[in-house]
Amino acid sequence: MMLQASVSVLALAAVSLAQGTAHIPVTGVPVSSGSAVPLRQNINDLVKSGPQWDLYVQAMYNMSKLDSHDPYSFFQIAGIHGAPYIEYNKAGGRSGDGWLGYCPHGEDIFLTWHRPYVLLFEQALVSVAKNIANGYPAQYRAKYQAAAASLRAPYWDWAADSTVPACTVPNTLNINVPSGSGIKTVAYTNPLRTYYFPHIAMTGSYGEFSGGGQDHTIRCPSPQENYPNTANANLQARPYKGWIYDVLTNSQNFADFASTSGPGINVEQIHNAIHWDGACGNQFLAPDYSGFDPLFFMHHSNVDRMWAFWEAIMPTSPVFTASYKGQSRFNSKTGATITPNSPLQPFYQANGQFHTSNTVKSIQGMGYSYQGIEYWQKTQAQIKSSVSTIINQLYGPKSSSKRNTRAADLVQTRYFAQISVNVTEIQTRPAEINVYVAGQKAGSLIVMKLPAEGMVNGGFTVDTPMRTLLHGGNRNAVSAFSSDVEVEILTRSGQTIPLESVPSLAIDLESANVTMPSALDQLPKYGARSKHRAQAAQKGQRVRPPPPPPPPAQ
Ligand SMILES: *[C@@H]1O[C@H](CO)[C@@H](O)[C@H](O)[C@H]1NC(C)=O
Ligand SMILES: *[C@@H]1O[C@H](CO)[C@@H](O)[C@H](O)[C@H]1NC(C)=O
Ligand SMILES: *[C@@H]1O[C@H](CO)[C@@H](O)[C@H](O)[C@H]1NC(C)=O
Ligand SMILES: [Cu+2]
Repeated sequence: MMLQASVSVLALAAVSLAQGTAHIPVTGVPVSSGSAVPLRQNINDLVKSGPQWDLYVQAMYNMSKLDSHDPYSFFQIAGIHGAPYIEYNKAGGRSGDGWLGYCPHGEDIFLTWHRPYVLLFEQALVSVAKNIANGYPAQYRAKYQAAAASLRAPYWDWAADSTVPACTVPNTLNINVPSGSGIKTVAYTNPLRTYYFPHIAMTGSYGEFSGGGQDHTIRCPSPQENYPNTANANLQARPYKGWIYDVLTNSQNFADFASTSGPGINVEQIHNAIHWDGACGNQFLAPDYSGFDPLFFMHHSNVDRMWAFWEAIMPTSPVFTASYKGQSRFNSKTGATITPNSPLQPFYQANGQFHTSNTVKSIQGMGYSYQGIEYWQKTQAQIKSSVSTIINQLYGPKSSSKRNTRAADLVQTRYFAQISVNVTEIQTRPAEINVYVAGQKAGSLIVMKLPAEGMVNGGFTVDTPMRTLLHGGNRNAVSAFSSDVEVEILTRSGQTIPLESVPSLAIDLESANVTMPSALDQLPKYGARSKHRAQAAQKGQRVRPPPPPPPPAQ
């Protein structure tokens, strides 16, 4: 009964929204200023939290069942990203002339737009969880209310542990729900496994909406694939841990760090690979429907955490500063000038203005934080030190915990392959650009459906194959790389797109001498970088020197 009542409170909020009396501001969960704010937790820790886990699971389920017009329903919030292509929160009519979802990709605002997006999800989640906590019987209520008040959107740390969260697998989860004057453990429908689209969406009430060809989200379907095993094999085939360490420590400014629009390795390309691997394609890989896979907000909470870590270690470059020409979105046209003060629709601040990249560049005041960033009790220098320690512990090379190395051993030459490509030339997207060095797969760049056009950049370390290539000889690294590197471009179904049909694809070898940290709260320091264009060849078509003659018989 009590739970039923809380549904209609939300329904009333939807009515007043529809009548235009108010925009829902994206503020996060209010926390009194100066006091400790709850930390977003690793989903694998939240599972063990007791009441908070019980509430998270029920709140996710309830959001998935709320009326599809309710602005706090999972349908409405997940639907902001791509389909359905409708206005949210009275944020203005459609003006896009290409992609008609709200989400930007391959642009400097990739991170800044997704921060208030996860925050909106989080405030809805906590508001529903608080209602559910109120429905627990008297002797448990205070405990559940406190658990709801400190619940935040959990993150999936795919770099520390490259497997999908185990809780996203089973059909049911055992949680404690109210039962009379007590609680009981029940096998509860797992809302983290799949999401069923509302019937009225599938039948066209919100305009074009295919569900990605299904009435619910799917991952690694059998018999060819299996969830979680195929997804975990995909994830473990990429060195996510090292990639994250490199992107956090090698990037020189926010624009390099944040998105595929800037040169070099970036967090967006790593995020793209997770979308490719995590559900073996399917809705999670399609920007129109990815928001509906329950993995999405766990993934993006972690992407947001990576930006927060970046801001902690690079406080001088929290956000981009230059303006650029943006891509089409629901209410922004192709070529519109985007600056750090451009509106991030459909997300309003409390003052009725839209959020901008500048208004979201700090998480302070948003009612959440991450371990290491306890800003209400630490100085900026202390935050930098704690976050650097966490980065070394979770993502650093094993040697970064050995502290007794001689100074001369601390300088390493590091090599990176840097790729850039005009995605307009790759007509079948998403696609995967695999780079081979010394016959080994050195890394991949995923090219998504979005951005719809223009240049996409990314890269990864090639230290291991370069060691093979340079082994024992006095070979010049640049010419050794250039005469060896091979490329293969594959669609999701494994078809080859010939390199010659993608003439814009360029690969550079970047090298730098890097001073490895001598303390756990220090990060690598990059010296001058040098960058040289290589001659990439289609995989398997390199004319190689004949193998050396066999040694004479003894
Ligand atoms: C949550 O879901 C349960 C089961 O469908 C329902 O009885 C209850 O009314 C819902 N509560 C809220 C707060 O949405
Ligand atoms: C990308 O390629 C398309 C098609 O060849 C071309 O029209 C466009 O100008 C190119 N864009 C850039 C940024 O080079
Ligand atoms: C790295 O150091 C080596 C040895 O001192 C030097 O030859 C090389 O040019 C340096 N590389 C870069 C990219 O500065
Ligand atoms: Cu994403």
